[in-house]
Amino acid sequence: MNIDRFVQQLPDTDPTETQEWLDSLDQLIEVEGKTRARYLLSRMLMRAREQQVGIPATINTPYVNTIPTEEQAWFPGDDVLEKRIRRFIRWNAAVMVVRANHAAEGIGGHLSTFASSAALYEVGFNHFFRGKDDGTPGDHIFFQGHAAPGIYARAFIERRLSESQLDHFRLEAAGGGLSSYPHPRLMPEFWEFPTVSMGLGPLNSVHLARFNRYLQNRHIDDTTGSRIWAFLGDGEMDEPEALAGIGLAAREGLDNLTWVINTNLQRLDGPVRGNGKIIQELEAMFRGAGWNVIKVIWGSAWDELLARDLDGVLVNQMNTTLDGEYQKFAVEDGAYIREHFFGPDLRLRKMVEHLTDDQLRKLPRGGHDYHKIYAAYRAAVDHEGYPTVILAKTVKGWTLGPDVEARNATHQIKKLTGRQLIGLRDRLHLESEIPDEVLTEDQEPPYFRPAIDSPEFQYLMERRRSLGGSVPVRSKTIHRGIELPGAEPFAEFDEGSGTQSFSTTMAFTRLLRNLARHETFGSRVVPIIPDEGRTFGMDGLFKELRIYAPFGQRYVPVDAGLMLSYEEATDGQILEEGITEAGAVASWTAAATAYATRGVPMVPFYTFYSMFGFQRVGDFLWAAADARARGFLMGATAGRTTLFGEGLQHQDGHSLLLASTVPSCEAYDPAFAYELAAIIEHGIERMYGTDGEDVYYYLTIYNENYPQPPKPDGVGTGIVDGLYKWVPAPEGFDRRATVLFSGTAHSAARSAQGELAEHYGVGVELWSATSYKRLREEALSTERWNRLHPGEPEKTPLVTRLLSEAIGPYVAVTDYMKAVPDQISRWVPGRYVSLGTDGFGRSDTRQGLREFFETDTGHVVVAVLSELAADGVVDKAAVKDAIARFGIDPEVGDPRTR
Ligand SMILES: Cc1ncc(C[n+]2csc(CCOP(=O)(O)OP(=O)(O)O)c2C)c(N)n1
Ligand SMILES: [Mg+2]
Repeated sequence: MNIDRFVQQLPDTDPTETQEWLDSLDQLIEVEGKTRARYLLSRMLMRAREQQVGIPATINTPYVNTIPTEEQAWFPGDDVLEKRIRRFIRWNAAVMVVRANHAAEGIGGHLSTFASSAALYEVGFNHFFRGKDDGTPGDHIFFQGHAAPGIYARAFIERRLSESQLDHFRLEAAGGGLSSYPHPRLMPEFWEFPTVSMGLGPLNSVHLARFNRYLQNRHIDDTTGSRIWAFLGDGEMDEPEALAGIGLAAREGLDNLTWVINTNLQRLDGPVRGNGKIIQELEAMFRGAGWNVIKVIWGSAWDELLARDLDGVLVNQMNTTLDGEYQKFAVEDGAYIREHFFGPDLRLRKMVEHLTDDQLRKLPRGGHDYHKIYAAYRAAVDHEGYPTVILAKTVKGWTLGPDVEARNATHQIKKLTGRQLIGLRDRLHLESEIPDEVLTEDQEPPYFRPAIDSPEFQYLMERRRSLGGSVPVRSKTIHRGIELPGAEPFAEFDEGSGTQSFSTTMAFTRLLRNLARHETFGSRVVPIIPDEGRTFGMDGLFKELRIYAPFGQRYVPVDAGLMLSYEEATDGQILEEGITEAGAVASWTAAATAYATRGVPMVPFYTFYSMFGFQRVGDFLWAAADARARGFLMGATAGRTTLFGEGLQHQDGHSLLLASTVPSCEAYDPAFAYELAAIIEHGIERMYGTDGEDVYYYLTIYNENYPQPPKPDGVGTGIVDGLYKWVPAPEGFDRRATVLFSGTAHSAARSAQGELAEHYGVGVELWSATSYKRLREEALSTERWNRLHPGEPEKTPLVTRLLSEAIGPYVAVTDYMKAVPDQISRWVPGRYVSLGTDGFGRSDTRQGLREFFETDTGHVVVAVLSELAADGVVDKAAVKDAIARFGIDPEVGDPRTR
C-alpha cells in the first residue's frame, strides 16, 4: 500500500486537530520508543477495523507466530507416542535413500526435504487427512515431490509397503519398485497427484479446489467433505505458476483449500532469500491476495521468552534478522547464537542468561513443533470464507546432524556415513531399536518397523482408522457412474453439409452443444475456454450453458438484451478461465481426473489456441498424462497457413509434433466434420466406457470454411486407426500415385488430383491421414514384435498394409511440419515425400502462405511428378512443366531460410 498517495487524496477537514495527533505520536516515540508506538498504532488499526472505518489492510505482521499461545487449540494427540512414530518414520525415510544409493551408485533420492517437513506431515496423518475407507473420496493431498521417501516410510510402517519395495526405491524398471516422486502413472494405486515439477502442484491444487466447488454448485457431487491440502516448498514459490492461482482462490472463497509451505529458507543451491525474509514476503503476497495467513515461526520453547519481551527487543531482533543469518544460526552452536542473535542487545542477552548454550541451540522452529502445527491446521480447517496458507518455518535436513542440517548442499546429500547414521540414530533415541551391532560398515543399515501389537503401531493405525484409512490411496471406484451419449449427437455430421460451408471448429461447437444437451450425459460435459470463446465462435454457448460463477451474476450484463448475452450463474457449465492457459489446463486436469479423485467421471473439452497449448503449457499436459487424465484437448485456430492474418506467434505448425511426445495422448488432425465426430465418439467410448483407458485426446480444429463432405461408405475403423482411403483414383490412368492429406491440406490434395489427371495423365488416390502418431506407434510395436520373434511369421504394420493397397509413390501434405507425416516414413511401401509448413509463420492470405510454405496445389502436383520421374514413370520434362505452370521459383523458399 502506498499510504502517502492514499492520504493525499483525502480531505483534511481540521488541520489543527491533525497536527495535535501527529505531535502526540512524535512525543510517544520520543518518550516510550518505537516498539510502544508500533503497539499503540496496531491497537488503533485493530479498533478502526472493528469499527469498520475502512482502513487499507496491512500486509505484514511481526515475525512471530500468527496464533498467540493463549489462542492455540488444545493438542488432542499422545505426544510421546506420536514422537516415537515420527522418529521411526524419519529413520526409515533416511535409510531407504541411503540403501538405494548403495544398491545403485548415484540413484539419488532426497533426505533433507522430508527431514524438514516430517512433523508437518505427521500432524496431518495423525489428525487431519481424511481417507477413503468410509466410501467417500476423502481429502485430496498434494505431497511435496521430494518428500516422497517419508511418505513411503510411513506406508511401510502401516504395512502397506514391504521392505523389498523400499529396497526398490527408484528401481522401477523390473516392476515392484517405488517411483522417485509422486507419479500416478507409475504407482496408480498409491499416488494421486504428480507434484515434482515445481509450480504445477500449487496451481493444480487451486483449480482442483475450485473444481470441487463447481461439482458442488452444479449438484453433480457433494464435495463438502474433502479438503485440498498442498504441501509446497518455499523455493518452489519462485515458479511463476506457483502463485498464479492465489487470486482466484481468494476471489472464489476456496476455504476448502489449505497450503502448507515448508519455509526451510533453502532451495537446492542455497538460501531462498539470504538477504530478505521469505516468510514475510509470502505473507504480504497472500494477505494482499486475500488469503488467511498463518505463520508458524517459533516453537513452544520461545513462548516463555516472547512473554518476557515487554519492551519488544526480541521481536525487533526477529524482525530484522535476515534469512541468511537465520540459516547460519541453524548450523552454529549455542555460544554463537548467544553472541550474535541475543548478544548485541544487553536486554536480550539478559533474557537468555538462564539458558545453557545447548538449550539455546535447541530452541526449535515452529514447523517442528507438533502443538503449533496442530493449532495452525485446526485454525485453517475452521477458517471460513477464504483459503489458508500456513508458512511453517523449519530447518532443512532437521535431525540429520551437523553435516547436513541447513547446509547449502543439504538438498543433494543422499548418503550418510556410518558415523552420521549413528548420530541420527542417537538423535532419534532409537538405541534399543537400532543397536550398535547392526550399524556396522559391512551391512546395510536396517529398517525398523514397530510390532503389530506395539502401542505405537496400534495408535497409528487407530488414528488412521478414525480418519477413514490410509493415505495416499488412488482409487478408481466409481461413485457416480456416467451414461454414454449413444450415437445420436454424432449422427448429423456423417451426412455432410451439402453446399453449405463451415469449419471443423464450427462443427465441433455444434457437437459440443449436442453433447451438453444430452439428457443424461450432458451434465458431465465441461467446456473450458481461456478467454477465446468468441474467436472460436463459441459465444453462442454463453447464454445456453452459462458461465460458472460461484456467487452468480451480481450485475446486469451490458448485452443483457441481446440473444447471445454473457450469462454467469452459480451452476453455470462453462469454465471461462480468462487469460490463463496454465489455469485452464489445471481446471481441465481436475475435470479429467475426477473419475479417480471423486469417482465421478467428467468429460472436459478444453478449447484453446493450438499455438498456446503444448508449447505454452506442455509441462502441465505432461503432468496431466502422469495423473492419468481422460478428456479432450481441442487445438483450435490450428495450422500454420489456415489461421492466416496472425503471424509468427500465432500460427501453429508443430503442436501435433509436441503432442506426439506424450505417450498417453492420442493426437488427431481431422480434415472433415464426420472425422471429428467419429474420433470424439470413439474417444468417449474408449475413455469413459467399461474399463476406460487412461489416455487423452488432442484434436486440431481449423477455422477455414468449406462444404463438409459426407462420410464415405465402408470407412470402417480407418478414421480412428489414423488412415483410410478417402477417394479412389479417377479411372483410366496407368500412371498412378497416392496423396495423403490431413486437416485443411485436403484442399490442395483434392485440386492436385484434378490437375494431375487433366494435365499429366496421372491418377491419384486420396487418403486421409488423421493420426500419424497412432500409425507410428502401431508400426513401432509391430516392428518390435518382429525383432523379438525371429523365425515366426513376420507381421506387417498397419500403415504398410494399408498403403500397399494403394499405388505409390506417396506424397503427404499437411498444414503442420513435415516431421509430422515423416513419422511413418520407415513403413511406407514405396517412395515417400512430405510437404509441410516448416519455418516461422507470418501474415498473409491462406493462399499466399500455402504458396510460401509449398503446401499448395502446385507443390503437391510437382512433388507427385517428381517422385514419378524418380521412378522413371514420367519424364523429367513433366516436372519442369509443372514448376513453370504453377509459377514456382525454385530459388526462393528453402525452409532453412524461413
Ligand atoms: C520445474 C522444476 N525445476 C527444477 C526442479 C529441480 N528441483 C527439485 S527440488 C528443488 C529445490 C526445492 O526447494 P524448495 O521448493 O524450497 O523445497 P525444499 O526441498 O526446500 O522443501 C529444485 C530446484 C524441479 N523439480 N522442477
Ligand atoms: Mg525450501
